[in-house]
Order: sequence, then C-alpha cells, then structure tokens
Amino acid sequence: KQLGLVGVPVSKGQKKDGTEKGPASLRDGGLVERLTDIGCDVKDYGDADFGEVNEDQCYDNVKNPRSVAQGTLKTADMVEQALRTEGHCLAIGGDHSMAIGTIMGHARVNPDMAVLWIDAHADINTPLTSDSGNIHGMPLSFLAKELDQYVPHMPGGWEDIQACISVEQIAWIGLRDVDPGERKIIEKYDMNAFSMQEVDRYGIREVLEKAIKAVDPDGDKPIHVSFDVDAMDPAHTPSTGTPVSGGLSVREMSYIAEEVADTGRLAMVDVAEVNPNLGSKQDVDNTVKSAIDIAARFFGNRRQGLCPPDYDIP
Ligand code: DIR
Ligand code: MN
Ligand code: MN
Ligand code: MN
Repeated sequence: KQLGLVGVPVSKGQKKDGTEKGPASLRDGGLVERLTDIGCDVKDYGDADFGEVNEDQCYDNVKNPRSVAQGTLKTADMVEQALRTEGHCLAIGGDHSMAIGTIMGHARVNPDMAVLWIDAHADINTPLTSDSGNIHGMPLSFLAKELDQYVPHMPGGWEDIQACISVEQIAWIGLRDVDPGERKIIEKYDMNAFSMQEVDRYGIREVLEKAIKAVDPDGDKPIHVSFDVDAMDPAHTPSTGTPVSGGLSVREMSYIAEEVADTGRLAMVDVAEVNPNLGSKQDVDNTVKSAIDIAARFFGNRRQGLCPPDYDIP
C-alpha cells in the first residue's frame, strides 16, 4: 500500500513544549521501518514548516492563533498532495491542533470522509467555550460547518481556514474528559459520542460497530482516523500533555485499528499528542512504542500475523 508520511511539528496548540519533537521521536523510534516491514511503500514528505511568527498575541482567550493558522495551511497543502499522490496518508504530530490542517487537506480530496476521533477529549470547544484557550481543544469547532456561527473570525490566516465537514461526519471513541460547552454542542447536534462509559457498557466491538455505522452507514466512505494518544490509558502512553486515567487498553485500541484497516476504506490517520519532553525515558519509549504499534496496525499489521505473498515454507 502506498502511504505518504507528513510530520506536523506543532506545539502551540497547547502550553507544554515538546510535541514539536513528536514527529522526530516517532521517526527515530523506527516508524518508517515498521511500516515498510509490513509491506507499505512509504514516501516521507518531511515536516510542515511551522516557522516562527513574531507577534502572535492572544485573540481573546485563544493562544498563538497566527502560528497555528499558518502551520495549518501548510499542513493542509502537504496532506492534500500526499493523498493525491499516494492515496493514503499518515500524519504524525504534534499537538491535536494538527488535525485542523489534516482534515482540511483531506477534505479537498475526499469531502465525504467519515471521521473517527479517538481521544479522551472531545476537542470541540469553540474559542468562546474554551477555558484553556488552547487550540488543540478546539479543532472540531473550526472544522464543523454547523458550528461556524459560534466561531469568531480570527486574524492571521484563519480567513483561509473554512469549515469543511458536517457534525454528522464525526464520531468519537474514548471520551472521558468533556467540558460543559462541548457536552452542550454534542447534545444540541445529537452527535455520535462514545465515551468510556459506552465502551464499558457495550464493549469495544459494539462501540466501534455503532461508531462506524453512524458516520458511514452504507460502508462506502473514505475514513479519517484522528488518534490522540491520550485516548489510550496513561499506562501505555504516559508522555502526553493531558493524560486521563481509565483509557483504552492496548487490546481495545489494537482492535479498533485492525477492524478499521479491514474495512479497506482507511484513507488517513493522524497520530497526535506524543510529547517526548514529558516523563522518564521509559515513559517516552513506551509512548513512542505504543504510538508506532497502533499506527502500524492501522496500516496492515495484525495480531494474527502476516506472511509476505512470496514466502514459502523452507
Ligand atoms: C480541554 C482539554 N478540553 C481544553 N483538551 C485536550 O483545553 O479544551 N485536548 N487536552 O486534547
Ligand atoms: Mn485531542
Ligand atoms: Mn486528548
Ligand atoms: Mn466563518
């Protein structure tokens, strides 16, 4: 399978330095080799250039709006090119504000995509509902057309960032830290939100089936997975900025990845919020390993094992 790899070294969508080194930590951890070993033909497009914006005052409560917008536009262009050329794309972040650019770029190619947002957090605060002012908690509010009316028009590149998907195209799995404004939005638009309570009630198999049915009822849509590593339990992904206990296990996350891969419709995956500045060396190694393991499962690595087509029993 041909796969474009795009690094999105953004950290200004939240307050902890380090996520800008996420792409390098995943590459150094052997991501490309792992993907190549399972039969992917990986073309590395390098990192989106987030540069430096000199004057980037807050807009209202929103932190670093210009830096994030400018990197977002570059990310969108690279993702669009990778998808048009390779057909599949893996974007490695970077904090989760990366997904504004990846979904924007993806929407230019597949506007009807189904989005599976796998995260402890809903990331659908608007600049006005957000307490933190961190853009990584807001990406879906910029992407969902229905929310345009609630999103103030910010300066510094945001003019060129247009909502490109509908609330109906989004389903969450793994939620366990949702803000009041986010909950209100989920209820108002009757959105497809599967928290850890649903995972406990139905099990991962039924939750995943319901989530996919919700965003892709006829089974014919290209799928975009936006995977925040904090969706998993901090036991497996400790080096992340906003860990929340009680997350998805390795088995639950592996199951999601294998089943989504099995649909044959996976177009793109984001891996967000790996922060190699946080925790011990062991924590960082575990986080990078978990992220690579799951990324590889989305692109064909299976727990049942793989055998190259030309292999014969010696
Ligand atoms: C919180 C935390 N909802 C916020 N969001 C996080 O800042 O808006 N997203 N951590 O990944
Ligand atoms: Mn997130
Ligand atoms: Mn999160
Ligand atoms: Mn607008």
